[in-house]
Amino acid sequence: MALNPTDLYDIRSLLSEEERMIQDSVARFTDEKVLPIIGDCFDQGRFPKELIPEIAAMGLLGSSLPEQYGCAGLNAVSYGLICQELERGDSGIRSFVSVQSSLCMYPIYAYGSEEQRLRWLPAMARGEVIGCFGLTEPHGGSDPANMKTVARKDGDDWLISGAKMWITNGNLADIAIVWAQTGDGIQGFIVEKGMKGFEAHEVHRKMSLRASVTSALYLDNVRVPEANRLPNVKGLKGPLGCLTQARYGITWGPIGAAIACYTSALEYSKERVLFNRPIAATQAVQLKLADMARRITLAQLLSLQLGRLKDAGSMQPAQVSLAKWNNVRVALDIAREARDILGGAGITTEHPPIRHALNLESVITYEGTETVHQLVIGREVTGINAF
Ligand code: TGC
Ligand code: FAD
Repeated sequence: MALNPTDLYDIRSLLSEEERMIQDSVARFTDEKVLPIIGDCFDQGRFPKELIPEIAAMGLLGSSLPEQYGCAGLNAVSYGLICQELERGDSGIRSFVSVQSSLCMYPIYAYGSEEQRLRWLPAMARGEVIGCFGLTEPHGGSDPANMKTVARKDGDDWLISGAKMWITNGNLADIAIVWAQTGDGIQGFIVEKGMKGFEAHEVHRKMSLRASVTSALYLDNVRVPEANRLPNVKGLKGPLGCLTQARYGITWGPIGAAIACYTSALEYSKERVLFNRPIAATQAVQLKLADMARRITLAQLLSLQLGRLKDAGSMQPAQVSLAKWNNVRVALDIAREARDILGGAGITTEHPPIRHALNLESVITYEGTETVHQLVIGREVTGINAF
């Protein structure tokens, strides 16, 4: 029996029936709603906001959080499959869901008061309140411990000043989870759109993640009530704990981008006839396609095992770093090679590889650069901190 070229190890058979159903429904959404418009969105530098109500109605926002907050209560593997199928469409769509779910809803759930959870989570799950996450600052994102944004207590309120850079959803968001230095370590605050002194400025001229909103945030003595401080965490482990959630999803997402590029190259190579035979009949192209299939299979197994560890409650941040490093690198290399197989046709957004390759240049940088994740593994295996 012929094997499935995008699932050579029948990894799908390792999924539960519920996980397969979720994967299929998100795959249908990507095929029917994302793929027909995404090339134009990328060309126009436009995030397709019109998809938010359907993404929310499908339960994809905060999908792993409990049902009592209006969320779907799915397991980690299902969240991963959601990321994979969305990023098969575009990294920008997956980014939107990652930020809303793992970087905004998760900290409110994990570090917020019950009042904050009830106020924000159901509306965020419905897509009525959109969030962004402000950790990175202009002077250097890899070292968030060197944070310059400060929050000072003023009576019952806090006054927050500083700047955040490269913030996904920034201009789209109704609230921002802003991390700031206080006299008592780094703390997280829910800063609301419209608070005096708070501004978001969109980043233009991007050549990557063009179908996603990226912004700079400016905070000039923004008065934030104590009720908006996340009370249950202090220190860098707060934001880093959110990153572990988001990075986990990002190990899965680029597998979708890689599958889109590999499939595009596979189909094209069977039809493109040069020197009297399809280029798929040449050894050089078959080697490339076989190597793409090998790397996709390994990435799928890595993320699935990571998801099973997460569901069992034993996933470690260093394991996430290894999978984020491997799977994004695999996807970026596959996207570039698929672009090459398409020849000149590969340079336009009529075909997905160049769009994915450009997007993945951001994905390999955000949520910890490739180097940061390599150094996390280096630290884990040597016991020596090289940062
Ligand atoms: P370090 O001393 O290692 O740790 C400080 C405290 O944090 C704990 N910790 C973690 N906790 C949870 N998850 C993790 N991944 C954690 N890593 C560390 C650690 O145990 C410690 O806790 P405690 O209780 O002892 O205080 O901190 P360090 O300053 O040496 O930094 C280490 C380093 C370089 C790995 C870290 O700073 C880092 O990861 N830098 C990269 C920053 C980054 O990834 N930024 C991403 C911004 S958000 C984003 O990009 C969103 S894009 C979203 C999209 O559009 O999809
Ligand atoms: P730097 O930290 O200045 O790194 C520059 C170079 O130095 C990199 O190659 C890096 O690997 C290397 N380097 C760093 N440390 C070392 C070392 N010890 N040894 C050797 N080399 C090293 N941030 C948010 O907070 N929220 C968001 O929503 C968000 N969304 C983003 C969306 C996009 C499209 C992009 C591009 C970024 C986003 N980011 C976001 C920011 C992202 O997390 C940072 O860009 C990333 O952490 C790297 O920080 P930096 O850009 O300041 O690069």
